[in-house]
Amino acid sequence: MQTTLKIEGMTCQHCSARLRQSLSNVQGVQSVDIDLAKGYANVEYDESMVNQAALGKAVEMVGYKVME
Ligand SMILES: [Cu+2]
Repeated sequence: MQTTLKIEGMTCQHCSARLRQSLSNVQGVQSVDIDLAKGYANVEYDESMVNQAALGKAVEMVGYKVME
């Protein structure tokens, strides 16, 4: 399963690195690709282990937000 999250609050390489780390730490996430310039996070995950809400939580844990 693949999803693209629009992220609010990323401003620099540190932001994208922190976000990538946090999302990668979620069990069931297979790959994370961050587009800092556009503010997107592309996440590939196993939907039997993770859902969008868990991904949103991982984003919020490091201080950013998912925009709907
Ligand atoms: Cu930053």
